[in-house]
Amino acid sequence: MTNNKSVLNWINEMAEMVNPDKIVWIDGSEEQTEALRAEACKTGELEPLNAELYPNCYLHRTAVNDVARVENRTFICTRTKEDAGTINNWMDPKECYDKLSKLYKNSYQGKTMYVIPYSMGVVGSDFAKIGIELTDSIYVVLNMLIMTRVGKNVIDALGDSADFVKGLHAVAECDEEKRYICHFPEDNTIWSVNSGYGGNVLLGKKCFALRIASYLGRKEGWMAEHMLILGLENPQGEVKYISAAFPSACGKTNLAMLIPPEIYKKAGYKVWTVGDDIAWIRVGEDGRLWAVNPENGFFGVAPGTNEHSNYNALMTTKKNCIFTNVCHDLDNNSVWWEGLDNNPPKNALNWRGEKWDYTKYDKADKVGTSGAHPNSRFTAMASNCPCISSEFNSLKGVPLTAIIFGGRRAKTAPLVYESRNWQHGTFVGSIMASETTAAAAGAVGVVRRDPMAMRPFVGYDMGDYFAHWLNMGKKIPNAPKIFHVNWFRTDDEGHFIWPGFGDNMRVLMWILARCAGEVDAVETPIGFVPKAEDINIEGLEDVTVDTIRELLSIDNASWLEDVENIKAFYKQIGERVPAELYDELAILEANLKK
Ligand code: SAT
Ligand code: MN
Repeated sequence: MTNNKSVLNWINEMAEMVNPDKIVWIDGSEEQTEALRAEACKTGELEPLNAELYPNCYLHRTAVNDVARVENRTFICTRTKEDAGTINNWMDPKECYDKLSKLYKNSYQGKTMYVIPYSMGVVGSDFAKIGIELTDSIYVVLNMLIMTRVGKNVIDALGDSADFVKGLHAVAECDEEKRYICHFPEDNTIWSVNSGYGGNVLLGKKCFALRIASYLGRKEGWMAEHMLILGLENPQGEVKYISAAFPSACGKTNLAMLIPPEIYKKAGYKVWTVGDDIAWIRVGEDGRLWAVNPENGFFGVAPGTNEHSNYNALMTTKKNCIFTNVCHDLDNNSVWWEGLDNNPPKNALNWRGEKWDYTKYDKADKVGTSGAHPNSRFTAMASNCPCISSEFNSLKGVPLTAIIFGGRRAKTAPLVYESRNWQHGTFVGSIMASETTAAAAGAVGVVRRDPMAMRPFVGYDMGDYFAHWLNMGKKIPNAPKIFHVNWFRTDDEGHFIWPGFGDNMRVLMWILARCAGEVDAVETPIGFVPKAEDINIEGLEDVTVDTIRELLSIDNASWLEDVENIKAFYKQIGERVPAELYDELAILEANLKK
């Protein structure tokens, strides 16, 4: 497929280590893809679903011990430990290469090495970057074919350049004690071994498009962020673009594909999806920030997705889709998950592939009793999405009017607030916190600080990452305004107060009105919040102006507790936290004590 010496030498070197029976280049053609699907169905790696209900859709189950990203086994291997920072796990690159080489040794024996040339971003655009992933898993190949742009044209675009990200993946024995997801940003290299799950193995996604790309972005003066991108079109046909960072499994896909509430729909408002997970952002010639989604598909959380919560996502999964770890309805050979509807299948296999009894479902033990794993996923083509933006394949991206940070907080954070300026906005991002979800291995529901939703994804020191944000601010004459939202505030009984989903558009409308200078706000110790009556609640049952007032209230005492927690977190990050952020922290504390 290529004469590129650096590509061929690298593949040979890796093949010598992993020792495959044969090497197959993935060309992106439908014939080859179809042959791979057929093979995966033969081995049982995939199960074809009901072709009428779900044309060209498949079910896959990962190993029971391999259902989420593993942050404690994810490493940044820079030459010095300081460059990886204190938040990342670090291993010396040489030590890591040696250690993993032993795990890779002969791991492809009896198997095929698939070579996947892929582009993050539209092939050949200024934004795009090329990677090559070597894998022993057809499941990975088929997912990469949906999630990225794969094929011969990528290799042609690379030409004889050595500028590509070298990704090596082996499911190997899928032994969790020997599972490693390692990044060598100084070598443009990713090594992943002993996993077959999503973010651990689809190397274009978190590994490349966030960890390696954030490192490159700092070096080259751009940003790789864990953000959705959406366009909000007004009745006059003008579209304003917003990017938003939320931790994994906090509703990025839902916000990106939002359906406007009736009042806005009737008036002619529309929402368009550019991306649901990752944004690569640069300063444009006009001094604004321009963003692209480097992915080509969605790896979305299945549970909770239904006609009402996310109609567009549901439609996106109706064809050419791979479902991972969902419940298998045997009566009509289709799929099901908690929150799809109120009709759990009576004759079904759970995500582990065992006979499943829906009457035994226990909310307190979701992993043990649910039909679908809480982190079960769909891999769906962006082009299937009914609300995909006409700018999805734009070479220059879309200009950002606002950036939103958000977390899952039962208390403390109000429904929405606006930062005073870029520096303060960077501070607001840096103090983001959220309750943990099933997207990563570990306890669920614990509050942890997750700056810019990038805690598990920055490929270098977190303090340097904050400094990069501040530096970028100096290069953007027309910077977007920065906001923070929290859809997840609960009452004393633990019920969500805000309806969320499509109604989040009401908050986006306030945000855009602020960006256009069309509405006032109230200054508080933490930033600007709306006047309660400026959040449109027309058509909402159960929500009054008083509810909004409650959602916008700021409890100084719990914020002061947060301040202490932030101090400890900054201290944990260490010396490289910029002085400007300590200044902002001091201002916040003083404001709260006033
Ligand atoms: O597993 S992935 O990293 O691909 C999805 C997520 O956690 O956001
Ligand atoms: Mn994500």
